[in-house]
Amino acid sequence: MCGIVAGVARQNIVPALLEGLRRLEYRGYDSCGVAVLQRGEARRVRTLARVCALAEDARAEALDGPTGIAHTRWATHGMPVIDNAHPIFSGEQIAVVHNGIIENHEQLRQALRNKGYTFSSQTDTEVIAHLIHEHYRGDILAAVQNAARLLQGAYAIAVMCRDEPERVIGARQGSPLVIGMGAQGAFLASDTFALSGCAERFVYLEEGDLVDIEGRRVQVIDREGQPVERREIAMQRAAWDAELGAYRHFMQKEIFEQPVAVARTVATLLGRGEQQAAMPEPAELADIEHVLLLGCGTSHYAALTACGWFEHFAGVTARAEIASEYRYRDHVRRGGTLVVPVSQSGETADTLAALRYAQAAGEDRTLTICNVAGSAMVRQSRWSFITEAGVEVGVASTKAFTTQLVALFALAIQIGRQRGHISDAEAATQMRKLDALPDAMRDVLAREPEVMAWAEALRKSEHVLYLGRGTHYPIALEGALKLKEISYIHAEGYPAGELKHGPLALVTRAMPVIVTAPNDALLHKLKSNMEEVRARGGQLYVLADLDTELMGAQGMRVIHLPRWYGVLSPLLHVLVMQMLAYHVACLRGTDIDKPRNLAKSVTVE
Ligand code: HGA
Repeated sequence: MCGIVAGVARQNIVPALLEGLRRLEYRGYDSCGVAVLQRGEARRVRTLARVCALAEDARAEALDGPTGIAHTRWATHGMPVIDNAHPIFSGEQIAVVHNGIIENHEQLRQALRNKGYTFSSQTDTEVIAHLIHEHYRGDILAAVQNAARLLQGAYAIAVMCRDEPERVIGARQGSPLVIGMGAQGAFLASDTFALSGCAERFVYLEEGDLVDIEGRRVQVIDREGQPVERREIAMQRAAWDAELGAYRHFMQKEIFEQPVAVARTVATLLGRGEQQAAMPEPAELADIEHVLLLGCGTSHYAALTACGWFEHFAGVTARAEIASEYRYRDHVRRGGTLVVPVSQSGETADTLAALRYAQAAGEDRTLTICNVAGSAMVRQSRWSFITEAGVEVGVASTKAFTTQLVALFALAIQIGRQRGHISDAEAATQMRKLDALPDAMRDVLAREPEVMAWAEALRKSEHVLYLGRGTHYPIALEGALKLKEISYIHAEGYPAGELKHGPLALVTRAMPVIVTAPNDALLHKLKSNMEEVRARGGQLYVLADLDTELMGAQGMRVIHLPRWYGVLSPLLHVLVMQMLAYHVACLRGTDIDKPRNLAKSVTVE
């Protein structure tokens, strides 16, 4: 999604802006641009190419000035063409970068046209620039405040004005914006990671906040127009930096980081980590009867996997809702509900809105599971647990998924224990399984060469079917999603028992069928489902635990994983799914870390 970097630096801000954009590249974008105030002029360069090309252009144009704004755009309104790339100008005076969607842009555009404004882009953002221009009377803060009152929808913006050379205004409503301060100056960005090269202290803006950066002065103003102090936080651990090291892609690096990411998350859950888990007090969990999990994409599949754990270990009903659907349905209240939003970034627009919707319906027990401390969902929830995945750069989520699963598993055990559904001893036994998980994951990751052989066989496929049952059904869904996202092969995940109710019609020799086959109680049922495929000439690719006694045969290839890992087995099987998607995509030559049309931190609806 769009990324913003802006600020007022002690010296030329262009290198800091470009470095910030480079750090935001992981979010996905189709164009980018940068503008600075230079000798009484607002000067900009924009490109449909990558940030490194923008840096070349900025050098060629000798862009140089202490005040600037920059942007990576993921188009929502208007094609990815230069005219639509941000920064968007109003005349030569006002420059704006924007993340979000202005929902009343058509009415505003018409009203501005009637007043003589002309539009040079198709973006909704241009109405913001012209509105600020219209309200400008020598004070850019006042102009932004007045213009913002007319905007409906979601936005984070950074604005500068040619006539106020050391000033940048930021505003946030529904999209993330953080202030970063350090020896080099004061900055704004979509996330802290963008500023990790130039700031040490951070302040997240609240909904409706504005910030006025003028020279070295930074003032936050709330939605009532009052100056306000917001809590300052120190830099998040930046050790897991965006350096590739020996890996070809961030996705590959992040797949292989999972044993460490899981170990860190487990350590935090067990109170042995660097930070303490902010889980609810035990008494708060004792009367939970129902868990409502909210998420999108891969986070939704983590939630779906965990439903079985909540039912089994906690004896509560659990429902995983797709956030963008749930937020527009009727919420039927029932007592004893715990609402659990799940998100990598903690800023996913639909999940955040779904959380607020649940709260508005009276749900006050909310616990966010996400990977970014201080994010919007963390601030919005009563409790939170921050997974220790570290910065995830690849658009296709991997280590965020497995660490979310760890957190959800621990939560299910906690609730089960507090409700008396399982004994303390049983809870301790289950939690101990988490300790050995990183080693078991390493064992599975060592199967990479076998996975590469499968990838070779699958690279030319046009469609792939993924099957699983029980807690492995969401793993089939996640496997299919990973393949779609990065290799662009059409893939679908199905509960294996559903095969004969429709998808079996698709099975031919040209339809590879990938099966996640743990040695659990459903194995025999699954074996029958596999026979249904083989009988129709379908090609089976089976992930089987060592103790399943499944062997390769005509029409059936098998990768043997270690012995069945019990209820946590989804965390092992998914690793093969991730590696498989990754290697198929490598062979097809796609842009793995920035797949077409997709973005990370989906901060628009
Ligand atoms: N609506 C603006 C910004 C899009 C955005 O925030 N994407 O993440 C545009 O289309 O330019």
